[in-house]
Amino acid sequence: MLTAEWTPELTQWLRTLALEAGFDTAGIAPVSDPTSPRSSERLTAERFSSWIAAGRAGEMDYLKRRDDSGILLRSEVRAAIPWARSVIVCAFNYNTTAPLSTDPAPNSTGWIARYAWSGRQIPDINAYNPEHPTQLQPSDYHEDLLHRLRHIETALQQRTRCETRCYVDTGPLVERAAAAQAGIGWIGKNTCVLDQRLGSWLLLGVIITSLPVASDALPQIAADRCGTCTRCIDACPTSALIAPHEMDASLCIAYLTIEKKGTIPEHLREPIGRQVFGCDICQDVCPWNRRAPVNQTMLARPQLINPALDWLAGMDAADFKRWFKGSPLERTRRARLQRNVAIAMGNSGEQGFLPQLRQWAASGDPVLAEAAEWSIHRIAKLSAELSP
Ligand code: B12
Ligand code: SF4
Ligand code: SF4
Repeated sequence: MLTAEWTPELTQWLRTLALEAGFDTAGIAPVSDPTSPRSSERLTAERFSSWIAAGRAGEMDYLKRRDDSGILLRSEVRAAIPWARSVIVCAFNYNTTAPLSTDPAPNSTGWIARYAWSGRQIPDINAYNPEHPTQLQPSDYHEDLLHRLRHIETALQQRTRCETRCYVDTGPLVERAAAAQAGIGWIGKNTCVLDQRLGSWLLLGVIITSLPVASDALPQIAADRCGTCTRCIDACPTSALIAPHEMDASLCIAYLTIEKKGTIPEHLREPIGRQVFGCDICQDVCPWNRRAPVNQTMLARPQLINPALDWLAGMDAADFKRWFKGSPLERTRRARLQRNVAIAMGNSGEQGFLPQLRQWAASGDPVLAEAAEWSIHRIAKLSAELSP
């Protein structure tokens, strides 16, 4: 029988399907008319618009795209997809047993964000490349989650014949606001979606559908359990969390190391510390992540956990491709990773990195050379501070 709306039974069926597809939790957010003044869509659109207007998005122009009538495309689902009546939000736990970025680690190592560690078993042993030091090949959560979402989408279309569209990151919506509205969790002061049981190591995938939510199937909104805690705000090295639940992304290390092209503003290089791709600090310090369950199916590539900076620095184009093609690091490309590694080397204070930095300073790549020069001075400054 075809169903025209999300009933409690259909919602339960969807949740079971999402768990079968490997997600850890799922919920459905209603999409109301954004012109009604007190709708959650209106509030999200207003928050998003003022965030963009305040310049918080830095150079992430894809967040600033507008339709012909001037509406920010990511601020209102129905501006881009008029038939949208609900958003299925699925969350995937990517926690592993590996250490935290805030745990002690050798000075000569950097940090790659946890979500980018993943690898998958090579399905055909004959495809194994003996030059590759691990049996795991790079994988990317965007592709992995989309595959899982398509499984759900197919079953839903067969059952309801509704309109659907799947997205991971790229859709015309603020996924975290949709997750909060779907009852997945609350938005922490670090702006991440947090679940009381699962913590915040959650990646989100969404399916926009044309099915409205029946009044007796509305999700239960999770209570905000941050309380008086401010650990994430206090721990953020660049003070990017400018207020509870509000980030200036142009200051966030994830933005600076992944998204920012060209040079990184000088006053932010020291606080970047050893992060070479993304940043996990405001989640590593969160008490709700202490007992977060570990995803046993999540295969982390061991070499990417506390990676040796000289190993990353020594990668040529072929090494970079072998290690990172098909992983989130592909987006940053080798040149930007080298720029980040140069800064992390400077912050390490290790004299042993000077030959590599001098080589980069003479490389002819203006961004890399400038970062390397800065790091050479930083090592000299740190050594001077240490000498009696
Ligand atoms: C651009 C982007 C970034 C930027 C900007 C981050 C930011 N805070 O906006 C940068 C590069 C810095 C970044 C960093 C990271 N990101 Co990111 N990022 C995105 C992306 C593509 C868009 C986010 C966006 O629209 N930002 C605009 C701002 C205004 O939106 P927002 O902060 O989400 O805030 C809205 C809501 O919080 C809401 N809101 C605020 N308070 C309240 C209160 C209530 C009650 C309600 C209902 C709503 C609400 O209003 C705000 C505006 O609408 C999303 C995917 C997507 N399409 O949504 C992933 C996403 C947010 N990122 C994700 C991840 C994993 C990360 C990193 C952990 C990666 C890393 N380790 O380096 C860090 C986390 C940093 C942090 N503390 O947030 C996940 C977050 C999952 C989660 N559990 O929350 C997402 C959802 C991707 C995914 N598909 O899983 N990211
Ligand atoms: S990800 Fe890092 S830089 Fe960004 S807000 Fe969190 S602690 Fe600050
Ligand atoms: S560290 Fe504290 S304030 Fe920040 S998200 Fe976690 S519980 Fe909330």
